[in-house]
Amino acid sequence: MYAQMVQSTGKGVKTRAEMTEEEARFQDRIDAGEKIEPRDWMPEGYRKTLIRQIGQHAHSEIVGQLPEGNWITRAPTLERKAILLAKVQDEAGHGLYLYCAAETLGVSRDELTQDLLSGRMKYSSIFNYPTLTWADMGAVGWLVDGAAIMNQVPLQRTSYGPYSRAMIRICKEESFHQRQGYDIMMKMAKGTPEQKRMAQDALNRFWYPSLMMFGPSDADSVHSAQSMAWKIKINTNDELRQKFVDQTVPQAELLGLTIPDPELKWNEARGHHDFSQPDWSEFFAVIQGDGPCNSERMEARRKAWDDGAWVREGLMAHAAKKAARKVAAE
Ligand code: BYC
Repeated sequence: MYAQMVQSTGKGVKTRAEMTEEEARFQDRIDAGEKIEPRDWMPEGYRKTLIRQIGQHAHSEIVGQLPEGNWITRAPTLERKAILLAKVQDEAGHGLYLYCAAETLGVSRDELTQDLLSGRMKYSSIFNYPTLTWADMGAVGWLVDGAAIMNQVPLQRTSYGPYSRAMIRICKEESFHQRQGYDIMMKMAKGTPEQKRMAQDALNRFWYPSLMMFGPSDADSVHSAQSMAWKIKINTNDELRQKFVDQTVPQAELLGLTIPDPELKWNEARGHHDFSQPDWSEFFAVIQGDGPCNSERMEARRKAWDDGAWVREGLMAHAAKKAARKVAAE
């Protein structure tokens, strides 16, 4: 049954006339800005969409530890190592809050993990790109966490209570992550010519993959219309991408680095920057499993699951023993 639930919900949004009475009452609650809580009635599509989005988000936090974990043993100073360790640990915590939020919708963490491992569920495209130099730790913090914050700040107002509350806590920690990334970029960009070259190279490689984090263009987004009607999503993918570009351009200027887009320029009439779209064929290839690091990332997750089997078995045996003792005592 759960396998069916993971399938995408379509683009069509029901009109009032097409809604059942229950659905219309639910939509009224959403429109009035009420939070939906786990025991409340909700349309099956709302539940499915939340499980898909929260589950993918949780997987992203966990898989997101891998490219940064890659640099913990090679951080240039003790201080940088301690900061990076703390950040990577935070990501584990974010994954846990999000798995817990998804569990309130009636799906277990084990089921979500199985769906990730079988390829039925996704994680963010960004983590399928390699982190080749220390400057990449700066670019990831600055751009990847920057994009994550841009997406997640509005999600603090998402309509599902447990998700909204998880996002509030996560956003506080993400701000520190973005600052530490920008601080690394600042050091590198103002350092030796070789360090500046590394910082520019990291920006060159992470710019377009960061723009892809917001999802396909609004015209190609399958879920946005319904998710926005249910206030699961607050903004469209293109709106957030534009905000991210507008916010990041002056930050790059301050670093003295060049965003790798010859078309990038301020458009006075629009009050926004014009910019080139990422290569969307690359994005779709990456989310279908064909990115530079997809197989490496999935292999790491599979290994972690297999290596953890003895812990799960031990916990189950302990729980069974406890239950048997309780029955015997009654
Ligand atoms: N990567 O209809 P659309 C982080 C999929 S990391 C992979 O627009 P939706 C962090 C999408 O799932 C950031 N897949 O979808 C951690 C759908 O496929 P399915 C994690 C993507 O859901 C550690 C299809 O494309 N943040 O925080 O309305 C260190 C069509 O897309 C991506 C979140 O997950 C992608 N980039 O909008 C540092 C935030 N984009 O499911 C940082 C919560 C789209 O039908 N999620 N797809 O098979 C969201 O806000 C939304 O899910 C998205 C996509 C904006 C990502």
